[in-house]
Amino acid sequence: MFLKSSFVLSVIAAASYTCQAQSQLVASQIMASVINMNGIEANFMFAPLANNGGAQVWIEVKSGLTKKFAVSPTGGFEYHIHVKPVGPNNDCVATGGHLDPGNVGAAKCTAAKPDTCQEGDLSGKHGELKATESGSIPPQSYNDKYIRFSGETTTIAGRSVVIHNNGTRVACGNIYPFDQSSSPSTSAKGDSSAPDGQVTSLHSGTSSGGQVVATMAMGVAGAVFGALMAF
Ligand SMILES: [Cu+2]
Repeated sequence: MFLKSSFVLSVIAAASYTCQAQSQLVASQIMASVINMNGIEANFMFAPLANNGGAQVWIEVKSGLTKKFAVSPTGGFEYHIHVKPVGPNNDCVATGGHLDPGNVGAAKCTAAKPDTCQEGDLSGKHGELKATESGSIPPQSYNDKYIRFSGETTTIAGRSVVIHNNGTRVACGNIYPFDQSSSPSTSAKGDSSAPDGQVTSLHSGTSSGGQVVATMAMGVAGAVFGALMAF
């Protein structure tokens, strides 16, 4: 079920190692979140931009976000970075509130004024995940200049991504360093029943031959993501 995703993510990892010199992108700094619960499968990646310029965010929804399922009249699903990891038995409530180190609060956020948004309010800043007939959403990518990868109160590491359906938390997954040398179960600080189970498979089959070479040739991290969009 995760074959395609694992391949794609493996390509990112392999390419980012190779492109390190040009892009300053180090695989150990990339964060990822794999969501697989309640029929919702989604992958998120956060790659740091140079000079603490935020992150390039890559999102792929494999299944579950159907128009039929969507409650909101907008036909969209909100998603955020929440402060805590997923609780036992995929408990999304245990993730707490949104990542909001600046104490912005939830009230006034608009996409037109992203500085009024909580750092973790990804759909507030970039729009909701838009439901489709099939429930899968093609890969998308954007830059978010607010996301941070360090600082005890500011980093996204060790936190979680939560998808909502008109407010209700319907799926969640831990954010862990996408580093082949680290163990997701320790790095994600989550419980062993969280979606970490899939993480190991993301790291398998890294040498993907021609695709990796092609991606490497494109040079920079942004291009890596761009190439992946075409898959
Ligand atoms: Cu949320």
